[in-house]
Amino acid sequence: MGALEDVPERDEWLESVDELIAARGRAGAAAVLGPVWERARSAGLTFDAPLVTDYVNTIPPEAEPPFPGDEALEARIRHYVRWNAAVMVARANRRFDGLGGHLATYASAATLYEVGFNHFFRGGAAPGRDQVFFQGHASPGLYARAFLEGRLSEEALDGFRRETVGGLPSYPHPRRSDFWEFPTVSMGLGPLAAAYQARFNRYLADRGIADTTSSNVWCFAGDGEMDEPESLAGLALTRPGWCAAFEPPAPSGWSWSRGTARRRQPP
Ligand SMILES: Cc1ncc(C[n+]2csc(CCOP(=O)(O)OP(=O)(O)O)c2C)c(N)n1
Repeated sequence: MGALEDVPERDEWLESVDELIAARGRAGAAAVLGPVWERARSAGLTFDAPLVTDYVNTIPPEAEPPFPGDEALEARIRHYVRWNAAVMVARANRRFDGLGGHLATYASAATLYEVGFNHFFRGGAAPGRDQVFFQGHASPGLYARAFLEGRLSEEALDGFRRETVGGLPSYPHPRRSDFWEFPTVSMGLGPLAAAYQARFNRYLADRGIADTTSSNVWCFAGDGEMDEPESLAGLALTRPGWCAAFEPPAPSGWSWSRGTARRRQPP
């Protein structure tokens, strides 16, 4: 068979797909095309198929409350932090070739962290404070933010990944630096520890040992984490209310149902 553009009936097939979606909806069309795809696959056909996963926004746009901060200002600060993180890693590598530093992790997650810092995470020493399990490879961004806050010096940043000369450790670990509270760079054990922390908070509150009822545990799990069986085991332990990320306060007029915001039915 010739190249794709030489197949005259291709446009008819494409048109059929459009009509099928229009007539049966996305789910109905998928129910027809799925077996077609399977038949083609079992006949030995191979294609360059895009990897597509469902995007499920659990809060519908019309239920989104207005942003409670200054978006432009927060974006500007975020850009500084992201830039400083990249420059810190690049500078460290220029001095010591091959140090590495996972540039992309923080670059892609900066907004999540900044929104968390500005609007959600509650620090302090009281038992009701939050506990944040930062994704370990994002450490350059957390160092860069601390630098802007005046908590870390330029020398410390220049010593990134060189603890023997007083520099900053590659990854979070409380025994390597008092900057960090939890060790998280194992993409399996970090999320599992976060789930157990949330569970332990419940235990402390239920036994009357510490009032952790307002304490939220935050865990950042990307595709690397979700490849690890420990993370999935951790998820099996959790339930709504253990981790705030699973169930933030529902917008007015909406309620949570199995992880999805739904509009309340009028009585
Ligand atoms: C349990 C465990 N296994 C392996 C690694 C090594 N490791 C470091 S980064 C990485 C891949 C990360 O990929 P992704 O989650 O897509 O994050 P990205 O760096 O692309 O932002 C792996 C497997 C690890 N940190 N922990």
